[in-house]
Amino acid sequence: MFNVCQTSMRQVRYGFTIATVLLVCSLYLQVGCKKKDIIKVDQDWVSESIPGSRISAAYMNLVNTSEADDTLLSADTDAFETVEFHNLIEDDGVTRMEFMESVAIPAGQSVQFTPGGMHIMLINRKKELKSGDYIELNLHFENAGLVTRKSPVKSMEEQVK
Ligand SMILES: [Cu+2]
Repeated sequence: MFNVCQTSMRQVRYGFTIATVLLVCSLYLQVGCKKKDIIKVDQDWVSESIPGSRISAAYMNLVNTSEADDTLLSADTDAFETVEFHNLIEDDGVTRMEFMESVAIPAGQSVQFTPGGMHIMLINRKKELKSGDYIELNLHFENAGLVTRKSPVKSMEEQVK
């Protein structure tokens, strides 16, 4: 009688352990999957630098597919020393660039980085970039974490097309 009881208790404990492990694993996988899919990147490209210049810019569309607001905190790449977020603003008829600490992407909405507006400024190029090259951009989000994207470089001619 005692033995039977002990065996069943062991089975219960064993079953409970398996259930716990499965639960933890499925939670981990869910969180892992969700995080990866929070931010979608498309229409991304990098402008070839103007001859004699070591600056450039990256453009893209970021979509927050989650139900929580997110913020693009910072970005970096091996191809440039510094990456900043800028906005083009009209000030007394003069267009100038305004530094942005971070970029908010509200839940379910998208943010566009375009040549005429907000852009990802790439400063102090480390190596030559030409059309057909790709640069790897690391985008750091408050919720989504790290999103890495390989964006194609476009020449001046390709940009006006
Ligand atoms: Cu700029």
